[in-house]
Amino acid sequence: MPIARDQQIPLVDRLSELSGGSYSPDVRRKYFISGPQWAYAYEGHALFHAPTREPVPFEEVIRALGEIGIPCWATHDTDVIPTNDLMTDRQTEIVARIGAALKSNGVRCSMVTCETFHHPVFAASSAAEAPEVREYSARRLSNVVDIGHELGANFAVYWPGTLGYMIQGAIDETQTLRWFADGINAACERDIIVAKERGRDTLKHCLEAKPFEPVSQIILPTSDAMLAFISSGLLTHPEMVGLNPEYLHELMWGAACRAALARAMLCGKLWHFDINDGYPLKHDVDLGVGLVNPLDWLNVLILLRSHNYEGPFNLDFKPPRTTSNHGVFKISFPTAVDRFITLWEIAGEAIDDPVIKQATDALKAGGGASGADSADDIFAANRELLSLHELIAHRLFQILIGQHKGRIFG
Ligand code: GLO
Ligand code: MG
Ligand code: MG
Repeated sequence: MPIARDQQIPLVDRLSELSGGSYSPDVRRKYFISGPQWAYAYEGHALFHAPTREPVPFEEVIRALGEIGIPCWATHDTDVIPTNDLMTDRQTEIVARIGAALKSNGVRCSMVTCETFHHPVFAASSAAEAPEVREYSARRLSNVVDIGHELGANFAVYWPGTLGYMIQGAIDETQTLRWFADGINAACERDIIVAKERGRDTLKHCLEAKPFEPVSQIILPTSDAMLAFISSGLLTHPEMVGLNPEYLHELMWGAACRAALARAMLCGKLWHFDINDGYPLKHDVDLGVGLVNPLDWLNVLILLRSHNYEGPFNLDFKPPRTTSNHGVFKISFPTAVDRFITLWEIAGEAIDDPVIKQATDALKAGGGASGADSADDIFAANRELLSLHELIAHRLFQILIGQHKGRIFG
């Protein structure tokens, strides 16, 4: 029996209800989660894809976030201000309208980001050879700092996009990195001035790496490359610059995201985190958090919770093209938030789990071999304890699926 058009939304809504309900907006608001303008308003377009959804203006996105209970909003400059209106009176008007929309919906702007990859002016990157391109990039980055302070944001994120090339040979990578640093330095210097004028803290400037796309070779392809860049001596204010890793971007180069986050935390640079999901060594499909790798996600959140990272968590995913505008509002965003909260809570249970606790304590206590010089003796003293590694992994699976709460084999 075909489902008539006017029956489809009621069916989708009824099945959403049947799939177990959801957290209330008040519960969701307790987490430091942001909904990006570009994710909510993504129309489903790509190189081989025509859009499948209608455009969504920022008023509508902010209203929806308020209703769902996503406490924060994030945006690129050009998501909301046409390129040629940037740095004009038109920008001032639009930013004022954004401020009003945020206020009336109880949503806060947590992060602003500069689009330096889509407009053709950035074809050779924001750190291109032509000095006027680089001057323009510096102005754009500084302007984003102004917008951020005006909207009350605390974070600025920079995904450098086209910082790389399709074919090598034409540019000197060391020079490009120096020029790229000039742009970040301009943003930090502008920030110091504006923060002082406004009596606010300076923003946290976070670099985001992606190993490939949109050009074939990326000069700073990983979070680790960016950590090296931050401490290279090229930045005038390295203390103002940290990282915004993205879960899927780490998987794209085959890394364990959890290990990448651990390295960033050890450097004191894990400041912001883009959360989504996808497949290792593949494209940046930006699926909703937890839909592909829930066990890996649980492990990521155990690490973050046990080191007191509490956010921001930025929902940088793209609702699939098969989801309608109604679906983005009713399914995509609320379920992404709810899966995140569920995984966060499960991570807390795993941290407190007595089996895992005893097992890890025992592993750390070791077998107590005497005679530290004999490899064979040391191994023999620990051999039976080492089986606990696999038991811990099994226990994590049980906790993920709720087996520790009574589901039994049988
Ligand atoms: C693209 C990036 C992009 C950034 C955004 C913020 O792959 O994930 O969405 O997160 O531009 O700078
Ligand atoms: Mg991202
Ligand atoms: Mg991505």
